[in-house]
Amino acid sequence: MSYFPAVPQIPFEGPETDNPFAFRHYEKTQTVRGRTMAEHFKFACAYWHTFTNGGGDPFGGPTRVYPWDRKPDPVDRARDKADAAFEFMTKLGLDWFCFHDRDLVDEGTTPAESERLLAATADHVSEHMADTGIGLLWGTANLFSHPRYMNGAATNPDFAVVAHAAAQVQQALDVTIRLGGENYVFWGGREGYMSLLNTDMKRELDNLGRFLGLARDYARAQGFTGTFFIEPKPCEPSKHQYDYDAATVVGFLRHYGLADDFKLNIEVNHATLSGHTFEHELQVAADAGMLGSIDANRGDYQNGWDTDQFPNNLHELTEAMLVILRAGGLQGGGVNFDAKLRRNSTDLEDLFHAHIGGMDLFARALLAADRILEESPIEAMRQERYASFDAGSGAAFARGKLSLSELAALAAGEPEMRSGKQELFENLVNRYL
Ligand code: XUL
Ligand code: CO
Repeated sequence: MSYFPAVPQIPFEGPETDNPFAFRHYEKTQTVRGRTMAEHFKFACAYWHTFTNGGGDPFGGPTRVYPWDRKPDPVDRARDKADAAFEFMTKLGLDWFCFHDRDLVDEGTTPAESERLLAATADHVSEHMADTGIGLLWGTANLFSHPRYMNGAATNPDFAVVAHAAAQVQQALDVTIRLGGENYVFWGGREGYMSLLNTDMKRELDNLGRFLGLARDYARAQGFTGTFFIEPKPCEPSKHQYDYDAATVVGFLRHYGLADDFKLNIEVNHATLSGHTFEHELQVAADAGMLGSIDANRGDYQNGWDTDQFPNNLHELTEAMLVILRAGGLQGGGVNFDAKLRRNSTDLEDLFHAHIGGMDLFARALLAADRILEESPIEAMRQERYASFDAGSGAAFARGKLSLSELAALAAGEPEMRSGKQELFENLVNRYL
């Protein structure tokens, strides 16, 4: 049975096509900087937004009742969902997917029952993976929806809840490993606080650091060789989340001895919520050698919450691709569409329009960023701003060879004014859009 009978396999037809069910820019096999577009991006479908989210919000229930979400038995429903997911991904040419344990199948009433439900679902999913060649980019555990996690999961003040979180992470790691997952993600949805008055922040952070180390040790002992990602976010659902932004997470990972195994998964809308740009967050991660993966979406400039809209801003995405290309690409991860349809987009085929648009936009951004780096003077201009550190005393300072007094003795006359030329840099980028 087909869940999307009206939608064909999505072809690449080029920029001039009028066909809304075709790619205009994303051509999987096109090579840019020695890698195919498919290799650059490793586009992944987010199981939660695309197959489990019917459009509910705090003011009303779902507007989409999915045909794969009807049967009473949880494993039957999970199998139908997987059938729909793999049909969808195959038609789009999406080679990867990502899930939370609870997106695959409902939670059981005990950890043992949850484990049984997960294993039964994984059997079915792994058959689809074998048939289609679609891979698991990352798995994760949903440690934020169940009421038991209202005060946090690994940072919960109650040890009994921390143990429950451990049972869930262990099972999520098992299923990720079983399905050949390339990476494993921690997003600390409720790892944070609502009020400092009732919170021992140091104790909670110590517990979080310890918990992540235990998860790493367990997964490594099971033979997992992939990368663990932390996904920073400043707030929502907690008032203050411990994984506030990229710089905070880099410091945290180094402090708790996790930097060798963990990298960052940077999400666009989380970056903007933390008061940074997406490209700033990417740059912080890249400079720390920890740019692992991205969650692609965007926020809305007229409001301040995590709207998770599909990417739609070529200019911003091109600036992000400049950072990613300069960093040599993503380390192990890919581009996961952590994005959802608007609540009033109620046709099943809207799921296709959303992903086609996102993939095409990334392709355009990649092509533009590549040309900016190859054809424009932008790289040379940026280097030139720092040229005084490349030779002579500047280079000696950069190598740590000058004391403060030696440096001070080199101060002579008022330095010549040197323009930052921001407008020219901006014009150079715009020229390629
Ligand atoms: C929430 C969010 C999550 C993570 C995975 O804002 O981004 O969906 O990506 O838990
Ligand atoms: Co995300």
